[in-house]
Amino acid sequence: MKYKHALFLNPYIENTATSVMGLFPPTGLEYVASSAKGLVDKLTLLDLRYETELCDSGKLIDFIRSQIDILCVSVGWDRQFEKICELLNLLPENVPLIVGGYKATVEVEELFRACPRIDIIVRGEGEETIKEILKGTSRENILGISYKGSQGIVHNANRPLPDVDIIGSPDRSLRRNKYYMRINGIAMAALTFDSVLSARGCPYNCKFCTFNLNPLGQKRDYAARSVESVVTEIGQISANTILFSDDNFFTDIKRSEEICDLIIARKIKKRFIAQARIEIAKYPRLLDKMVKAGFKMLFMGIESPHDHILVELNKGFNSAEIRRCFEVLKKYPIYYHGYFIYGNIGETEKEMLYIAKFAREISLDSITFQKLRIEKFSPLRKVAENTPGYHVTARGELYSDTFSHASLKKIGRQIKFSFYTPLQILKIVKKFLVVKFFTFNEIAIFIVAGPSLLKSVIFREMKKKRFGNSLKRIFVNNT
Ligand code: B12
Ligand code: SF4
Repeated sequence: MKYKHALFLNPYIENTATSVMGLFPPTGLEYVASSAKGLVDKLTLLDLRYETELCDSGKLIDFIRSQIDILCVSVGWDRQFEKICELLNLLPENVPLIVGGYKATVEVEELFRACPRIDIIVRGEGEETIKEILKGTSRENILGISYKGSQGIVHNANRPLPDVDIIGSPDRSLRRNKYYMRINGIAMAALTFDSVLSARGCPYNCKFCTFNLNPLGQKRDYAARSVESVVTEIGQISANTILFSDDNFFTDIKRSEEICDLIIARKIKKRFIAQARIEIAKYPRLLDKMVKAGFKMLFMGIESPHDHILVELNKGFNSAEIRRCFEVLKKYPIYYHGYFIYGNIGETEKEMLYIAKFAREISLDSITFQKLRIEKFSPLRKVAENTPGYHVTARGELYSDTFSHASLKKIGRQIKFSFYTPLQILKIVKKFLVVKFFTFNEIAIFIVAGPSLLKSVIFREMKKKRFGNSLKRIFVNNT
C-alpha cells in the first residue's frame, strides 16, 4: 500500500452547545472514506464537531504529525471558510493534503490561493477519484482533480459519474461518535440522528443553485437508488431520526410511495425528515403513506412570497400555487420548515419584511432565510451587474446602494423577530406534539432542560445586543 494511515477530516467546529449544525454526519466525507477502505492500512474518520481534544489545532497537528501519512479534508460549506483555510495552512508540510466537497469544487482557484498547503482538490463526487489518489496514480492521469503544476493550476477533465447503485452506502462503523441532540451542553443521547442519501441530482434549475453550471463541477441528472437498497440501509441504522439528504426526496412520486410502502411493510419505526418541493401537495395518497411511514418534518424551499422574485429565481411556481399547496399540506400532521431568500434584485424593504407574515399566512411552522448569494456561475450575476445600484462582492454577497450588508442584516433580524413571536414558539411546541415528533421520555428530558435552554437563548440574543445592555445588566444581576 502506498499510504499507511489516511485521515478523513470534517474540519467544522461548532461552538454552540445547542446546534442543529451538529446533528447530521458529514455525508459526503463518509461516502469518500468508505470507498477508500482496503486501499490504506488504516483509516481514521474525524468529525471535529464531536472531538473534544482534537478540535484543538495544536493537538490535531501533533496527531497528524505522529500518525498520518495522507490527509483528506471536506470543505462543503461557505461557513467558517477563513478559519478552515487557516487550519489547513498550519498542517504538516510532509503529509499530502487532499481537499474535496461542494465549496472546494465551486471555488477551486480561490481555495488554492487561500490555502497554498493544498496538494490536490477533488472536484465533484469523490468516491472513485480518491481510490486513484490512494493507489498512487500520477496526478496527470487522474480525472476530476485540480492541482498546482509548474505553470499554474491544472484542471484535469471531469470524471464520468458512476451509476448510483454501484456506490456503496457509508460505512457507519468508521464513526467515532453518535450524532445526537445537545441542548445547552446537555447531551440528549436518546435523540439520535443519521442521514440517508436515496438519490443524487435534481431535475429543476433554480438560478441560485448552480452546481450544474460549473464547468468543473458536473452535477448529475436526477439518479435514484433502488427502493430495496434504500430501505435495507434504513433498516440497518440504529439512530431513531433519519434525514433524507436528497435535494428533493419526492422527485419521483411513485418511487417515494414505494419507499413508504416498504418501510411500513417492514415495520421500521423511525422519524423521517426530508427536503421537498411544494408540489408534493398534489399527491394526497403519497402524503397519507408518508404519515404512516413516519415522515414528521419537511424542509421546503419556498424562497419568496413575491411572483417577480420567484420568476427571477426560476423557482417554477408562483405565490398562488404556494398558498394552494399549503391549504392541502396543513391538513397533514407534518412539521413544515420553510427556506426563504431575501435581499433579491429589485426587492423592496416592505417585500422583504412580508416574508414573516406570508410564512404565517401559509401556516409554516418555522422558517430560515438567507440573503441572496450569487455563486460563481450563477446566471443571476449578469442580472445583478446589469441592474444599476447592485453590486456583488468577491464572496458572492449581493448588496445595493439602497441595501448595504448592515441594513440587510437588520432587515433579517426584523423578519426573525416578527415571525418568532412568543405565540409562534408556543405553536411550534404544539406542532411537535401534534406530529408526535418526540416520545414521552424525550418530552420529559426537554422539560428538565427547558429553563437552561431558555437561558442560553436569551444570552445568545443578548450577545447580539438584541435586548440592549440594560436588560443584560438586569438579567446578569438576577442570576
Ligand atoms: C442535506 C443537505 C443539508 C442538510 C445537512 C446534512 C448534513 N449531512 O450535514 C441540512 C438540511 C441540515 C442542510 C442545511 C443547510 N444547507 Co444544505 N444541503 C444539503 C444537500 C441537499 C445535500 C448534501 C449532501 O449530503 N450531499 C450528498 C453528498 C454525497 O455530496 P457532497 O457532500 O457534495 O459530497 C461529495 C463531493 O462533494 C465529494 N466530497 C465531499 N467531501 C469530500 C472530501 C474529500 C477528501 C474528497 C476527496 C471528496 C469529497 O465527494 C462526495 C461524495 O461524492 C446539499 C445540496 C447537494 N446536493 O449537495 C445542500 C447544500 C450543501 N446546503 C446548502 C445550504 C446553503 C444550507 C444551509 C445554509 C441552508 C439554510 N438556509 O439554512 C444550511 C446550513 C447547514 C450547515 N451545515 O452549515 C448549500 C451550500 C451552499 C454553500 N456553498 O455553502 C447546498 C449546496 C444547497 C444549495 N444548492 O444551495 N443542508
Ligand atoms: S429544487 Fe432545490 S436542489 Fe433543485 S435546483 Fe431548485 S433549489 Fe436546487
